[in-house]
Amino acid sequence: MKPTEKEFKKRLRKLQEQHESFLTKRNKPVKNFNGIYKRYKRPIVTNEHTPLHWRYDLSYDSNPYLMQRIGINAAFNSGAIYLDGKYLLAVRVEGWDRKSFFAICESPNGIDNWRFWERPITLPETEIPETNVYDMRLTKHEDGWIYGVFCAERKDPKAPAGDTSSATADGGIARTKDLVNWERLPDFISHSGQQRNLVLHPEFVNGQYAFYTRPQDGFIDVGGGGGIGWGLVDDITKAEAFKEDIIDGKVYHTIKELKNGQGPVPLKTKKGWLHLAHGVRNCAAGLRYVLYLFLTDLEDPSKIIARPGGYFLAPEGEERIGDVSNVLFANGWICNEKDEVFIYYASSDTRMHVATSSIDRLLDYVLNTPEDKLRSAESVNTINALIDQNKGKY
Ligand code: M1P
Repeated sequence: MKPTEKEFKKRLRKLQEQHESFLTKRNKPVKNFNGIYKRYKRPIVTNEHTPLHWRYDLSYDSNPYLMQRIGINAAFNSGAIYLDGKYLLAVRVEGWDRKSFFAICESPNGIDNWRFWERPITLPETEIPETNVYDMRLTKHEDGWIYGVFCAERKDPKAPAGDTSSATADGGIARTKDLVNWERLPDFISHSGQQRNLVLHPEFVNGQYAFYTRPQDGFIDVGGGGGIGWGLVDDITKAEAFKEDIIDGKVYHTIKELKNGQGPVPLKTKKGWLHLAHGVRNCAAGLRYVLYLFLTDLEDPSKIIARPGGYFLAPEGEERIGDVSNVLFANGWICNEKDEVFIYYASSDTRMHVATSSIDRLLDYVLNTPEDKLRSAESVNTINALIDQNKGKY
């Protein structure tokens, strides 16, 4: 039987109260702390955080059963920016229809009480509209603009008839001053194949715009590509990199054996540019994505000066499960005025989490964690050296 208007209103009130109490729940760090970063008990942003007015028709006349009309499947891979004391994420929101779009979500403390702005971002399209957009990196550039650089995916025009999967990935570029009104620029032109994980460096390098790239031969398989590249561009309004040098390649039997990609925009510190990236390896259970750190030279951000071995963050507990399981991915982090660092990472292409640390701790980590020496025997030697150093202390 059709609900009465009174019943409709009662259910709507309950839905709103439940949503409000969900949004305002506090988050706390987990107890065990590795000295490097603190993880938190609960995810910070999920599909359930999206506003009710995006999902429900709130009118009794057109929706007496108060049904969800539009479904949101996931909220993950978010760019991040710290503006006027506010912690902001450009979240990749994915609908039940599999399309991703971007939406700004704000928190007063970077950890909890995340709320989406009233509407998702309306991103202007290019002449050849993309089918899907995802994984925006937000760069506050010294030219005065905030850039959103993301993956623009289109059906491969060269796909043979009947092939409904082949796609192309390009670097999409848009810019804004307020995160509401966006100007779309032409896609990044690469001469090294397709592009995903494109990131704009925040400063000019020799008067040019500098990009971290990820050349790949195909949409999924990187083929001969797959490392983190570096390309310089004269004019951001028609960005074209004539040359891309691999600065951090994939390496056999490491966490980045299959491919890797720059994560968020690097953080400037007194000892160098701090980078967060993802590394991927294959196994019988499928691809495993983990996060790692490295440091590059202040004068030459394309030159790696510290390379801690192994992963920095890997999926744990419920993080291991989701739409694409066994994946951690990060394209946003924030350093506030107290040099506290908020690492925003997504688990299994499903939800967002935060881990907190500080610039001092992360520099200590990158400068003092042993490198991967690429052989089991060398790993044992490294452990033995620490045991020797610890003699008399345990
Ligand atoms: O599904 C895991 C990730 O796969 C891609 O990343 P990469 O290009 O490095 O393989 C992206 O689609 C990313 O969004 C996704 O999280």
